[in-house]
Amino acid sequence: MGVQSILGRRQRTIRAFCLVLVVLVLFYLLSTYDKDKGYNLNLPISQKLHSERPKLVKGLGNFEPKEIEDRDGPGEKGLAHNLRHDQQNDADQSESEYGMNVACSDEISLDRTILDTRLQECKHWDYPYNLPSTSVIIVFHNEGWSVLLRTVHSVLNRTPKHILKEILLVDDFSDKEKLKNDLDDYLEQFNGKVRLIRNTQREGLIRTRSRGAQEAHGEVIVFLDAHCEVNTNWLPPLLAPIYRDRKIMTVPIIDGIDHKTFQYKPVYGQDRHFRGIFEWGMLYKENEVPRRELKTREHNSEPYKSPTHAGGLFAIDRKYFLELGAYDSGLLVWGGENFELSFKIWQCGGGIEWVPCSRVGHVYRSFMPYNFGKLAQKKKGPLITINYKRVIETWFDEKYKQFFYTREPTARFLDMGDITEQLELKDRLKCKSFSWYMENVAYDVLDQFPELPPNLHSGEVRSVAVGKCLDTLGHAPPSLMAIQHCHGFGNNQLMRLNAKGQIGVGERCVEADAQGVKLAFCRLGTVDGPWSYDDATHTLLHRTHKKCIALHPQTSHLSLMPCDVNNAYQQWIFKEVRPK
Ligand code: LR7
Ligand code: MN
Repeated sequence: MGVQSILGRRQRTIRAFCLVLVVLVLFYLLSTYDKDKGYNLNLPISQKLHSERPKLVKGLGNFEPKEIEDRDGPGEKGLAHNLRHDQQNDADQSESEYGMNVACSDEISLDRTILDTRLQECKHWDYPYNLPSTSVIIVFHNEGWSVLLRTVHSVLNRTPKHILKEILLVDDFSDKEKLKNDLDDYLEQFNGKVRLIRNTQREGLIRTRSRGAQEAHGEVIVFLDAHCEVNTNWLPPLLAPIYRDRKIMTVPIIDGIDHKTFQYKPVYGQDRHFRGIFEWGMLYKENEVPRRELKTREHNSEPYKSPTHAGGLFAIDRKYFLELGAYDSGLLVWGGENFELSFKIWQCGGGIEWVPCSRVGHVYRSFMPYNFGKLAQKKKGPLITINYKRVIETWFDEKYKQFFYTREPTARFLDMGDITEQLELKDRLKCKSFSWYMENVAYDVLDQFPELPPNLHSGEVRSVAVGKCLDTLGHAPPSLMAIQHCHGFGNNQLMRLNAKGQIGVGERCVEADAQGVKLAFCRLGTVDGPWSYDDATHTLLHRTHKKCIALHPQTSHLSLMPCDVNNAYQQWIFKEVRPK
């Protein structure tokens, strides 16, 4: 073979290589082309931090306020506002009406300043100037006037005007006179920037939000509860990830607003990051972000991926939300919609990011001040569990469904309605399996809440001696268990003994020590326990103490006693509970 032909071959190889390269680059560019926004990859969204501010790079903006907000007065700087003693009646009255001290809120300026709870770093990010136009959607049902309007004012005060298309208020059929009569007039001062629409019947927050999404005019929609205060420069960092990838939903970090004093204070410190997960009864939980995820970022203030979110506060591309079918319209009033949307997004090719530089305060109420109205009465059984059942039947694989039914045994008997449409959507969008989600996204869930062994027994636990049932009395752990009239509703009387010896009640566990039989926190990451039940003698044995649960005939105190299989006060019968 001559030198010539070797060179020729090398040239050909190089040429072929270049061709492949060109094709690959073209393919890459085409695949990242976004019809709405042009070539948007590598736009300097994740700009390096810069030291002086505000420096305006072409096409980029640092949206930090030019002046520090500074005011004095009740509740200013996010400080607690305490009412005088003679106002205690008003305070109590509004607490019971709204689940929060609206009398206190009424004395605080609608434009009050709050504490900037962000990491220092956050002040130094630049974001694209032409971020998508945004509708902030606030749904409400019988909220306190000043609390609702402070939410509105805070958005108007702390959002760049050119990206705020509108604030859309959706009234879910409130019956408070002031909300019915005065709100339209009040909003006139905002010249159309704040729009109000009303439901003609109670729909619940889930359907009301879907309606808000339908009617919004912005490219991106942001949902807020009606008792929030947004923090400094909250919106641009939520929009930037969506600008880059329209299938990303973003979530601000939620600070607390005290329901008694309206003090604004972070729930978590700045340096530790948390993300949303769940346990197998579908209670929402938060977990410190695993290192594996934190490591993917360069700066501590950058967004990170999260399996789910609390539900209330998030931003999403409007069309994308509607392409996903908005919320499952079969979900009623309250609960589970946060999981539905999260599973749908992740399994069907999108993602959820929590954004440390975006912080929003939320009033955690002392109790839920509204009932579920006619919507709930139509349904048999607890409505929230029905919602969960719809969600897990749509999105979970067989294996994981079992964990839900183990943790929530009465759910098997609940009527969840028709989910054909949801399953069709899942098919049409070629969504991935729940196992994929568990392995790739929610990989920290099983560390906290391991696979559940099946229940050997579950139901109310009735004393043979007195015919009453074990009951937590609704107390928080650690607390003594008691016996009560068996009511057949389950709830605080629904005990589950699993194959590994753990007795669970809801998300809690039953344990025992020298003081007696107790409701306790289950140890995170474990599903085993000390208990065994003898079907023949009906005794409940604590294997490490080698004693049995006994009821004191006079005091009704529950404690561990040396086992006596013939003693009716140590005999217990599990009876299955069905939803009523
Ligand atoms: O029937 C209703 N119609 C409504 O319009 C009931 C409520 N609402 C409104 C209500 O006025 C409020 O503005 O809907 C909004 C949310 O209701 P909340 O504030 O009573 O809910 P929450 O804060 O107790 O509960 C959390 O979980 C809900 C589950 O469906 C929703 O997703 C809430 O948005 C969510 N709140 C948050 O995520 C805030 C922060 C963390 C918490 C808790
Ligand atoms: Mn809320």
